[in-house]
Amino acid sequence: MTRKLAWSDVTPKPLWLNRRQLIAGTAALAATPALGRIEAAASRYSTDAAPNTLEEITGYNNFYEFGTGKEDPARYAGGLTIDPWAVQIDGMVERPGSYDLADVVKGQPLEERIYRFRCVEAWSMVVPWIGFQLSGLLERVGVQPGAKFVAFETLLRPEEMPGQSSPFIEWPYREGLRLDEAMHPLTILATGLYGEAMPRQNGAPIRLVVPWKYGFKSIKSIVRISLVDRMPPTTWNMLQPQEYGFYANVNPKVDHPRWSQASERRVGAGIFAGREDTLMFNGYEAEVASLYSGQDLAVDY
Ligand SMILES: Nc1nc2c(c(=O)[nH]1)N[C@H]1C(S)=C(S)[C@@H](COP(=O)(O)O)O[C@H]1N2
Ligand SMILES: [Mo]
Repeated sequence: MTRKLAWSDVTPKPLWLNRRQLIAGTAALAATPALGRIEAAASRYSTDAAPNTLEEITGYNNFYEFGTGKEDPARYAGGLTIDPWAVQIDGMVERPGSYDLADVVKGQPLEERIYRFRCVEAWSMVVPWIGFQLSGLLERVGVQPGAKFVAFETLLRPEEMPGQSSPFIEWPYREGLRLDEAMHPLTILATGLYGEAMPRQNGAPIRLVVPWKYGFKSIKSIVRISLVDRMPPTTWNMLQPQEYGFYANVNPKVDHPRWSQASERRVGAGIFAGREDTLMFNGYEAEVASLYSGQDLAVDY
């Protein structure tokens, strides 16, 4: 909690996150050069809830590649090499290939999205991400008609990711979305937060953010995106299918077998603050409920 993040800990802001590109991405963004910060007017998709502090967002993490403790990622992720970085895009796509990170981001409008973030462990935060819609990238690489799901993989590099020596998880970390979920405008690939390049403990250099789903769906440090026709295997579902479903939509009415999902603890709220009610689809019900019409969310959890 008290760890102060020195921006020198973080890779110098790379080419793909330059101010010009950010400003070009959103007319509402205005640079304040003195602070070296990007300030953005609220995106129509942003919550007006107050964001957590940078210290909270970068000091309390789940990133099992660096250990299972909440402070392990901040402590151990500093040695992760994030440049060069390539993302393999394959499967049912028109233009498969190994894309350099700069090429993945090229032409995609970066914007600030202030999202609510709800972990399946019943803590939550509000995070000002910088990113772009996954739909933009998928449109660019060309999704073939038979594709129904998108599968994602995190980097496998045990030399730099000490947690990968644990046999508890079958590495690499994997996640997946149905194609309509992946194409939803709320689904972003994030390359930064608080107007700066993504800190390593938060999934540098590029990670998924799906704000209406439990946090484990938002896979970090992505090296592979595959378009497939079957529901792909996903890490937490492989480990404990009774506890973690593929859909993992935030749902206060469907409890985890070992704890209630009806309420949550906002990280940093202080010991006297009460728990908050958890909202259906984490507060994004109006935007995403139609994706699941006709689906029994207690069965398809
Ligand atoms: N590769 C990878 N991605 C991951 C995880 C992980 O352990 N490894 N943890 C997930 C979980 S459980 C959560 S709650 C979020 C945490 O994101 P944050 O640390 O940026 O808050 O990352 C998700 N993405
Ligand atoms: Mo989580």
